[in-house]
Amino acid sequence: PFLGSLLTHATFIEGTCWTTFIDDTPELFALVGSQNRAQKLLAYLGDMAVNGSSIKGQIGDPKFKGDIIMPELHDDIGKLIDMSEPCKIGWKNILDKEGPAAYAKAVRENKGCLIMDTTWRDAHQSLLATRVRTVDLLNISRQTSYAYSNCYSLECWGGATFDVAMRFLYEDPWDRLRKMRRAIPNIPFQMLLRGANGVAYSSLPDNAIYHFCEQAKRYGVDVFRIFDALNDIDQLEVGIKAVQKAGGVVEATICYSGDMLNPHKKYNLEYYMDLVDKVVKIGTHVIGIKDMAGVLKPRAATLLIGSIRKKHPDIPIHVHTHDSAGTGVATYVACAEAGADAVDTATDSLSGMTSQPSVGALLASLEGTGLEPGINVHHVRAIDTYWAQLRLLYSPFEAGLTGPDPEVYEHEIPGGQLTNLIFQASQLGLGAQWAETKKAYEQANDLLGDIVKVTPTSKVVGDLAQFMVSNKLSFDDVQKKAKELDFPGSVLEFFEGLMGQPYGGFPEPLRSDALRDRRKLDKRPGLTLEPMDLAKIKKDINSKFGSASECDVASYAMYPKVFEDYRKFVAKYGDLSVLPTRFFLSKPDVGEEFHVELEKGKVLILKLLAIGPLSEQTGQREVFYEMNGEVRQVTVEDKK
Ligand code: 3PY
Ligand code: ZN
Repeated sequence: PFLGSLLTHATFIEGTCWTTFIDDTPELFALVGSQNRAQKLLAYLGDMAVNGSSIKGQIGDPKFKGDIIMPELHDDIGKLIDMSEPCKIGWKNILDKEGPAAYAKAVRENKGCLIMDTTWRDAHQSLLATRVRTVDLLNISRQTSYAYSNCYSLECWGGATFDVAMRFLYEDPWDRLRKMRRAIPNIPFQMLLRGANGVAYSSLPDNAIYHFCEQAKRYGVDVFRIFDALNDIDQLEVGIKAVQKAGGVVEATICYSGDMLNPHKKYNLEYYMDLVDKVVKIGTHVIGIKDMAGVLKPRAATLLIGSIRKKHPDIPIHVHTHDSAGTGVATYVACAEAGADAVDTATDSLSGMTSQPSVGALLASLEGTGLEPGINVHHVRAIDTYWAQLRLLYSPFEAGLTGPDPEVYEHEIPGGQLTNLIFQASQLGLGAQWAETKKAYEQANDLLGDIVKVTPTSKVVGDLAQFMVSNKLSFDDVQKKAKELDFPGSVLEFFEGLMGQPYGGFPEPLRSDALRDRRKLDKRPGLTLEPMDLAKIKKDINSKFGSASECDVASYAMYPKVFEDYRKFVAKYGDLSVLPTRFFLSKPDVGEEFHVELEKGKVLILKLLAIGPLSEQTGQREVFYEMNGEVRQVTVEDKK
């Protein structure tokens, strides 16, 4: 069967060269030696039946248990749209035919304010701990290709999704990218790249960033939003150059912090304009403004976007915010009126609060202004019925947000981190301590020199804040006792300079007191880091796991341990990305039938029949499943 699939595969027929074939179509090679895929799947399902879910961060079972009702889309005269093929019309056509500069020019010349849909990346990163799985994205991909065909881009990769896919979902992020790309050919794909940190939490050697961007572009990313958590231009430049070399659309991005209109704050208009000029000089197709905490107020937006528009009339501006304070739509309207070309929204059911503003709310707010994004409101509402069901399916990862938090203007905690911290506080039953944590976050930020806070520097501030709360340390205590305190690792890494240089320098004497004998970098880390031996990494992965692609090398370069653990898990349980989410997260009811499509046309029909008694001698149980009409049995250790 392997040879059969291989010989009939389109890429093979087209005669694509063999060296890229293994990277491009790993699913075919995965068939070799996977005769027992069904048995491995049973091992996972058996373990789930006996021990429940072991997915980290999961609280309880999904609230949604039925079959998901799929939306249909109708045209203007009420006729059902034929979606037997994905939509072919979209901004990707210009990009593919004429390249990034032409795409940017066309975006700039477009009259309306376009949207980027963040549902597939930042929205679930900010609300559901980044846990949305590939299968649930693919299931709505056909409809998305139609409803969102006029999008500037679909943000669907990078940021935390890379790490979480392997670490918690046991999925290969590259496999996700390839599958999404095949399913949605018409909308440009966008990813979030943390400059010289790649998709990791501190700087990597430059060659690892270049290699990563090359693979990302090759397998489907079009637009790269590149930021640096300290707005350190040298760190940002590494990412910009890597994306330029890979041939992607460069969206060099400035992170917005504080309050530009408050004369007592550190970051003012001049600061931002200087950064914008610098990225334009390095070379960017699009200027990104990233308001990760949602603190860009409408009047500041008017001034900031208006000033950039005036100074750089030909470069598109793309704005990102979070709706933490509830002011996101007002900010976007101000941005659009001041000349922004694209803004970020999420499907209504995954929008608001720490996520992006709602697409429906933005469409309504821009109606009749001449700045309409060109998206059919009925179509996005139809798609949202799917996401409303999905939100319940992922209920075990809800943080229990109850409303907007305008206090964000003081603590400036980025959207995703705010959700995480609220979740942690509620899990620990520390309602009162939550207020204390927010205050400590503000103080920690001041101690560190009022830095720009976004991954990874937001984690530094968060770690210091939690350290202060748990050790009952005040602002003054930290300064006075710094020489003796055992600071969190991330704080020391920041002080060492491993995340770049903060604007205005490091706070002294705190930095020296905390670091003691540790090194102090005053230039970007990449200048001193040895290049990674990528060929050796490939050889090592191959000898450990029996196969290695360039994508595996890129995953390993970002997260060596996470990658290895992921591969060990797959060796034991197989590729679980095909398992419907409800059964990935919880056991079926006894007698309930469900289907798993292992590969196209190969469907397993499964039914949990019984869970046997505990054997006192072995501590194990027998679990009985019916699989395609036959009874199958697995022996499972009862961990309880
Ligand atoms: C990330 O780096 O993952 C972010 O979403 C930052 O906002
Ligand atoms: Zn964001």
